[in-house]
Amino acid sequence: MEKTFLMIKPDGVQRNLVGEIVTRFEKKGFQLSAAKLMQISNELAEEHYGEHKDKPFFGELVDFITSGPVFAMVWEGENVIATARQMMGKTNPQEAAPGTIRGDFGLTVGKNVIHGSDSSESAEREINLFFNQNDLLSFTKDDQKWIY
Ligand code: RTP
Ligand code: MG
Repeated sequence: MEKTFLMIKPDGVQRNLVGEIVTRFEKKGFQLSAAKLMQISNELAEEHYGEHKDKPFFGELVDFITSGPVFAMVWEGENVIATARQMMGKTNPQEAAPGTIRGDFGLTVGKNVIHGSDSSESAEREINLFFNQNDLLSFTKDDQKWIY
């Protein structure tokens, strides 16, 4: 099954949006494979955002993503990479549609609440940057069994 790397950025953690955001992906039908609250080092931030190293905002981006804890996650499900990007909304929250995470909770491009892998290559690279293979769990859910 397809997997993607999603990360609630420091602004999302500070604003108590972890539960709300996890709920959106759960309700959609995707399944969590791994998650951790963590502080990103400068080295990891520069590696993760390596594609932007020549952009004028790179320094700001690295400073921001290392400024406080993030909530790193791996989610799995059919077409999860593209669907999660749709659920996040456009990079600039001012252009993100209402109903999307950035459209509902963000105001500026620098603090846009969530990161999501943009392709299968990025997803594989980012999952391996943040998690070990044995952190990833695949399991069947059976609600009834946990009620009765
Ligand atoms: P992300 O990688 O964080 O999921 O965001 P994205 O794919 O939607 O956007 P991307 O082009 O990869 O940009 C990475 C992050 O850099 C910040 N940014 N700032 N000041 C600016 O013009 C500017 N442009 C991009 C954003 O926080 C964006 O999420
Ligand atoms: Mg990106």
